[in-house]
Amino acid sequence: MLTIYSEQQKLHNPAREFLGGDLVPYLESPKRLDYVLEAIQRNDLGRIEWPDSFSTEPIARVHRPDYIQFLETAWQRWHQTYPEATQASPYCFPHRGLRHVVPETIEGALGYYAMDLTAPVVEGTWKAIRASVDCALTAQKRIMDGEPVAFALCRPPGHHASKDVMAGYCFFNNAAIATQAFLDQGAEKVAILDVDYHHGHGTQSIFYSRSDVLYASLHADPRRDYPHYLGHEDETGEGAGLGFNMNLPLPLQVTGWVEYRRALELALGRIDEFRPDYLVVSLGLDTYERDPISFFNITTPDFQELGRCLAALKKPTLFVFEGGYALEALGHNTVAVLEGFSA
Ligand code: Q9C
Ligand code: ZN
Repeated sequence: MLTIYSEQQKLHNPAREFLGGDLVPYLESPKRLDYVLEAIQRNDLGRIEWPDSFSTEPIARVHRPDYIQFLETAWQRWHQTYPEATQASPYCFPHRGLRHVVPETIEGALGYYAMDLTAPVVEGTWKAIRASVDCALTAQKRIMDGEPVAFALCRPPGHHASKDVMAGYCFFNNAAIATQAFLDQGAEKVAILDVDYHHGHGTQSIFYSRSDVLYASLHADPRRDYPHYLGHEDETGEGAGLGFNMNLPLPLQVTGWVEYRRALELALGRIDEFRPDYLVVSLGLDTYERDPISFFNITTPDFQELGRCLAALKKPTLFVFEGGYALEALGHNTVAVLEGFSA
């Protein structure tokens, strides 16, 4: 299988994040890429290529221009205000009853454009998020040119980013940008299957009122885990998009492969019925039994089975890397899905 990867993605390297009320080492670390790359090479999964460089035009098909501009200049603005700081995070948000007007200061703007404290901006963030999008768009282009399947080894991840909000380690929504590129290049319908442990609320919100994109997600019940405020079963789309959003929230602790597979069959059945031209898989590996922030019980052999199930759809398939934080197993688990798909 073809993998697209860029070293530039490591430039996003925040030292810490808030977890449990304290600052802890940043879980979505550049090391994640090394573990996955190493496993791909060790298992001879196929060639690894660098991405082409794309302009912001395909990004602007999904994200608002003011948000793109904000991300490009956020670090520099923060650095002017706090010359000693190593990362920029908001501390204040336009909650219920407040005005949604972009403030002039970087502190105010950060709160306006962020849902939470888990997506800090650092000096290298802009270059890394552009490179991450480049990986997704290059893999998308290869598939458009006839490659049956490709893996975009993207980082930072994307599925929590909506059109103008960063969240959950995500800035640009790589999977959504690639999906829109398929459509802009002539596809009529694209299905997104999100198997990350967390609900991809950014992706859902981007396509919520559209019938040319089916979004289906298996994830931790938002009543019990991040992103907390979206991802319930009764969110089925709106307007023209009604019936084109499928959420399958699953309970924490008791979800193993048997339960997961049952929900997966429902999602795959819906995707099959939708008859997409392309399948985009938001590939999070944080459903793994030993993931440090997650509570499903998926094993490495289960990931291989997951890959086999996805291949049964027989669609040109773009895998876009999302979450997964059990470093020592992340490579094996990623390769297990991709090998299962190719088997
Ligand atoms: N106690 C992705 O997997 N922290 N993002 C949750 C819960 C944020 C995950 C802490 C998790 C974001 C791409
Ligand atoms: Zn996740």
